[in-house]
Amino acid sequence: MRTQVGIVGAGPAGLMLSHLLHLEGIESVVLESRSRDAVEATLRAGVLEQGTVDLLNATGVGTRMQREGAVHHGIELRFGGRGHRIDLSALTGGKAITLYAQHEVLKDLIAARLAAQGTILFEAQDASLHDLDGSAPSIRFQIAGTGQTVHCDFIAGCDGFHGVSRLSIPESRRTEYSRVYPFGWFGILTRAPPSSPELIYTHHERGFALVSTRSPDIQRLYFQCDPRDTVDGWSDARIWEEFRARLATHDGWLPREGPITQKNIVAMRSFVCEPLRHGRLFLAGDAAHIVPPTGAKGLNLAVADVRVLSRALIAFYREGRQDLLDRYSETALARVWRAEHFSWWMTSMLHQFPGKDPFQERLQLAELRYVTTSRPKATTLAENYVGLPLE
Ligand code: RFL
Ligand code: PHB
Repeated sequence: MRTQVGIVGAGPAGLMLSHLLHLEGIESVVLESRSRDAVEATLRAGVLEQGTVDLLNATGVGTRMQREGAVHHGIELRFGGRGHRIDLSALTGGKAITLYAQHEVLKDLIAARLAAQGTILFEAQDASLHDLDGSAPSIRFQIAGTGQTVHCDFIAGCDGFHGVSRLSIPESRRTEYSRVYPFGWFGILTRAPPSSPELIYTHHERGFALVSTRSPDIQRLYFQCDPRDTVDGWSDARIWEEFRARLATHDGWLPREGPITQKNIVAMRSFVCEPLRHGRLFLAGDAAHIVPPTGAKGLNLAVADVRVLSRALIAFYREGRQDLLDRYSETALARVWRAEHFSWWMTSMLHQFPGKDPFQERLQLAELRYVTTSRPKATTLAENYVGLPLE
């Protein structure tokens, strides 16, 4: 098989890249190790930045998001038993976020690629990348036990944190930066009406808690847990008790409870691999960097990476230009590190750290009070949260 761009991974990065290239007449083949059903059912992110929403709309894949997504103009920071609203739109010249689940974005992208006769090879196992240093790289893989090869001009490594692409760069040619946090997030889905019209990020002495939403009848909530916890250790009654304790306000607000339909635990880390390019291989999304979910940046960063990468590939195929490809890593990394800082800052301000002393607690509260009373500081949060401009 021969194509222009071989893409490993059908997550937000890989599928969006394939879609953007297709709109400019550039062919790609997407290889995905999981089944289509598994990809379309995996629960992950929920918050889309304004720029991500604009891109989905501008490229013809935003129709269902416009119908089913919920636009939010603010978020709440809750501490000391009180809520404090950050008016995202007022602070950013009218920008907002949209709540629309990542797997719904993926369903829309997969449908668009298949409708345009695009090639997505699901259940492609044992992918390996070859000849990255030359001008004719290739990807070998197996489908149903049969070995196949995609020959291409470029490879986009969009296969997430546990993929093969990053590891295909020799260790001596990459540098990895990382922080592992001493806590995880326990996430639930519950069948209940929304507890709040906007997301609530809570700092509490028992630990962080987050109230998010998926639809008028399904809500997504998280609380900070021990990273060694297992979902079986938490009964529904104990989970709700924890949410009530952390989220309660002085005026009697409590979350709306319902049957819990799903539970999972998310590890928290910050990670960046530099550079994002090795010869003809370009890394994008979680394959190259991870942020803790506190800033809701991961999916949005993946989309921003492939926007930059697609422009570079388009300039190469249209005008024979190499310069944007040469600058891809540097351009994308500037945004990546900004998001790394924002996500680390939000995480540090809102969570309880083991062994924390009262001095640290006072610093966190001072920061929260500042963010919720100073317009410039609130603007810093707001402009990062809704997403900084691409350039
Ligand atoms: P993905 O989504 O991990 O997709 C990679 C795909 O590659 C496949 N793959 C392979 N395919 C072929 N061969 C191989 N060897 C392969 N190895 C892996 C995988 O099966 C998969 O389908 O990476 P991508 O595209 O870079 O997208 C990144 C985002 O998924 C991720 O950053 C976000 O989900 C992070 N995140 C959030 N981001 C946001 O922007 N807003 C949020 O509100 C938000 N909330 C979250 C989150 C992540 C969470 N978890 C579970 C880590 C909330 C949570 C709980
Ligand atoms: C979610 O709805 O899953 C979600 C929302 C905000 C975050 C992280 C996850 O910061």
